[in-house]
Amino acid sequence: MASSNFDQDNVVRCKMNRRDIALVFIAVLVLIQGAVTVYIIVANKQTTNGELQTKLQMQQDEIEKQQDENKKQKDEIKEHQDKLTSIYSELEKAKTNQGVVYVRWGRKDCPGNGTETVYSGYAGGSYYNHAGAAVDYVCLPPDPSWGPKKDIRSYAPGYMYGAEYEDEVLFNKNYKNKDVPCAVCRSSNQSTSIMIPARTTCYTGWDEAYHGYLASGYNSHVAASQYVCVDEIPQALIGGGSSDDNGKLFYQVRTRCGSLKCPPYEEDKVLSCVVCMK
Ligand SMILES: [Ca+2]
Repeated sequence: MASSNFDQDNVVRCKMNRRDIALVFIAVLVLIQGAVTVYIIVANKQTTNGELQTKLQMQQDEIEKQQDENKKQKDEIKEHQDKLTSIYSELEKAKTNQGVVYVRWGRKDCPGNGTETVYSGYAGGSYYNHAGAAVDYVCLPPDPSWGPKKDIRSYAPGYMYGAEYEDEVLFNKNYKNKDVPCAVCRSSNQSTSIMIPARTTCYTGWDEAYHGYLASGYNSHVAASQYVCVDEIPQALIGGGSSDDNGKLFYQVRTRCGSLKCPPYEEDKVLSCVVCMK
C-alpha cells in the first residue's frame, strides 16, 4: 500500500517536472522570438537610416553639382553680356565714325532727312570764258579765314569767282544772273553717296539726299566744267544781287542721241539728277 502511494507521488512529481520544463522552454522561445523581433526592428531602423543618409548625401551632391552648373551658366551669361556690351559700344562708335558728305547745289539748307548742315555757303569756281579755268564747282564757306600769305601776289594766278544761274528757264525765270547758294551736308546714317544723272529717284536700298536737274557750263564756252545736281526747288543767294557778273555758270544739260542710246534716252531732253546715299 505504501509502495503504491510512493509511485503515485513520483508520477505526480514527474508530471510537474515536465510541465515546468515545457513552461521554461516556452518562456525561452518567447524570449528568443522577442529578441529576434527587437533585433530585426533595430536592424531595419539602421538600414533605413543608412539609406536615408545615402539619399541625403546624393541629394546634397546633386545640389552642389547644380550650384556649380548654375555658377558656370551665370559666368557664361556674364561673358556674353560683356561681349554684347562691347559690340554695342563698337557699333555706337562705328555709327559716330561713319558718315557721308555731299553738296546740295542751289540750296542754302540741307534736306533734313537725318542730315546735318556742315555749312551753308556760296557756289563758286573759275570764270566761264577762261581757257585755263578749273572745272569744279566749289561750295565756298561764308566765313573765310586767310593765311599769312594773303597779300603775296604771283604773276600768274588762278581765279575764284562766284556763280550765277545763267539758265533762265530751268532754275527760275527770275533767278537769271542771281547768285547760287550751296550747302555742305553730312549724314551719319550712311557711308557712301552718289549723284546719278538722268534719275529722279534712287535705286532700291538707297536713300535720297535730294533730286533736281543736272547742270554744267555752256557748251560753247571756253572753260571746261563738270556736271552737278541742282536742287529741284533752287534758291537765290540772299544779298547776292542780280547783277550780271558771271563767273562760274549753271546751265541746263540736254541729251544728244547717237553715241547716247535712244531709247531709252530721248533726243534733246533736259536731264534730271538725284543724289543717293547708302
Ligand atoms: Ca550772268
